[in-house]
Amino acid sequence: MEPSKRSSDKAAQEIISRMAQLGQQNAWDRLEAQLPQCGFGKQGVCCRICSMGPCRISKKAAVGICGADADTIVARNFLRIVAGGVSAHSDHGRTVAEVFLAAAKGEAPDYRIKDIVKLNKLARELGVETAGRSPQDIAVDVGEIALAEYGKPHGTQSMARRAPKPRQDLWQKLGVTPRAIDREIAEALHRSAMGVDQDYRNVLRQASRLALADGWGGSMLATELQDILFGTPYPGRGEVNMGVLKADAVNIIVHGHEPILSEMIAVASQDKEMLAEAQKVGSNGINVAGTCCTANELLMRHGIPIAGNFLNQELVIATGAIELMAVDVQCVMQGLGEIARCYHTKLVTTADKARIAGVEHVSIEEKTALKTAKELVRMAIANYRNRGQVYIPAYKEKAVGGFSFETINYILGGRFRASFRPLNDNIINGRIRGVVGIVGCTNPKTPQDSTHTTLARELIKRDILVLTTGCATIACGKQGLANPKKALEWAGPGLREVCEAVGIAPILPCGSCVDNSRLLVSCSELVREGGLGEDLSDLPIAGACLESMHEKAIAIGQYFVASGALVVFAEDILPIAGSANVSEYLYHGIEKDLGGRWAVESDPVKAAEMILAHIEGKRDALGINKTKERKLYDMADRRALAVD
Ligand code: SF4
Ligand code: MSK
Repeated sequence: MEPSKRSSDKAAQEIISRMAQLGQQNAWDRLEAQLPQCGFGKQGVCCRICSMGPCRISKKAAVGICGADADTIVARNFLRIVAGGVSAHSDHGRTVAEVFLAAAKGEAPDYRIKDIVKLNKLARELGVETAGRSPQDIAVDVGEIALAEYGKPHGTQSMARRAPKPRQDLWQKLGVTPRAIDREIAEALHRSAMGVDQDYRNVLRQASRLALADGWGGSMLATELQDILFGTPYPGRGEVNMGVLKADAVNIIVHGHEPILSEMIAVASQDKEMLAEAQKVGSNGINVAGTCCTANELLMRHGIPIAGNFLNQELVIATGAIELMAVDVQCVMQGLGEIARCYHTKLVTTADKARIAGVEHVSIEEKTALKTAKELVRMAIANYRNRGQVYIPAYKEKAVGGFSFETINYILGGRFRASFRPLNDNIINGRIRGVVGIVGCTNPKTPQDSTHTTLARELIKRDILVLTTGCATIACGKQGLANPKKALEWAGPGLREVCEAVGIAPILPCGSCVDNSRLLVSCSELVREGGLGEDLSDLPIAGACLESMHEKAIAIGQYFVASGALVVFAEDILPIAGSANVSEYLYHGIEKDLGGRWAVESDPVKAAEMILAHIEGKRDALGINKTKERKLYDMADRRALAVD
């Protein structure tokens, strides 16, 4: 297949061609080898949860050996996908909570609490006494409470109280308020085991409660604690795409998700001793760059460049310029081992729960994190001399990342009157029609980055403010859409006017996959600020991911739906087509229960139209689409203004 059909990223196209010439394989080649993919799997009608099976639903066999029908099998599979996604985000959150607590107790000397203001705010929210106490003492209590959220025997997720009250009441009424995160995951696996929950609507109800335990639980805790520990992101400049690699420097790629590792590598790479060692081997410094969500974490906190997103991970190694790639958890392809063996690149796994057979493992532990990070940097420096031929595509774009909730609040309102009011006002007056989150991955089934970037352009053209996370952020960054100046060229007149007036970009990079929780917090603030309804489902908002690949993306989609939003994915990605009832419920029926729903559309222009129609429908319902007649003040107005 032509490189341009595989990726819309010019740098990726060059490396894909080079790999083809060298006879090296990547994810697109492996996809071709897998075709045609299993139709039963795609439709969600393959069940292998007990050893009477596997069973496949077809015209010939309408039920499995136990009698389970397509509705049950599709719903159970969907629930298990959500469980996979929730477990990934939430385990990430738990690791952060453990390091946070160790740092607070002084047991992780290389980490320290950076954002005291946010710590105090979160502490008050969680009912922790702050008056007259040291940040460390407060942090210990916050860390203990955060850790307990994963396994507490009683009660529901504390962070779910951030949702507007009517939403909390609705969750309560429907019995989907999330309890302990681990409990929701365990119950999902139990309910979807052979012979347990066999009513598809009941199974899908658990999918909502489970997903909410992620969005308003595990992921939200991960974001909050990371901000306090590593610093709340504020807008900073950076660069995106493979052109950030340096031909004359030691290049280190950090890849994965948890900033526990990457933060330390960032520090170690600036160490004078390390820089001197790098000079000794004839290099011009140490260049750290990120891929996938780790890259987002590093860009938004340190301005460290991004080399690419999910589908770039193998390609960056094929530049021949990478001395070391350190990976931790999630979205790390096993294929990296193979491509690293074709070059001098040292691939190192660092999380004990995520090793790759045949790949060197260096365990990162909180007590000795910086020492281990330095070891990794030394390995990279020593490997510089082993470099062969290097080919770095000359593409890179400027980007501004780091739009946390706090930043957006600050930019809109200023330090002393931080507020979403200007955003609400401009949505109400129609200059901005609504807000959409474009999230998630890249998938070799779609030309890399193409739908994220087209959708982003099409939405801002229609005066819709776009927030991005995960690999969608990087896709936009590679095409200059995270550069406020360039993005403004695409923005519609209303959005552009507002962006220029308040100094905000039309496409706001908000962070990594766990940071989708920032979007939930921002949407709750839109409600709290007033004038846009009482609940999240009243808002003119939506979420989209047309290139999703991970279970996490479906978990994110489900928590947005259960929070009241429309969520648009590409066709073929949601494996539910095998059950008309499950499809009908997730695409329509669930809206009556929870106010949100799923939709599928693979064409980004049509998806933009679909989203706009949804947003306009919400605006109509809010009554903010009515053009108000201009009139001069009359006596009634004057009397209303009179002050005693
Ligand atoms: Fe087949 Fe039922 Fe076992 Fe699934 S649970 S594999 S449908 S027998
Ligand atoms: S890394 S989950 S490919 S966004 Fe978070 Fe990217 Fe999707 Fe992984």
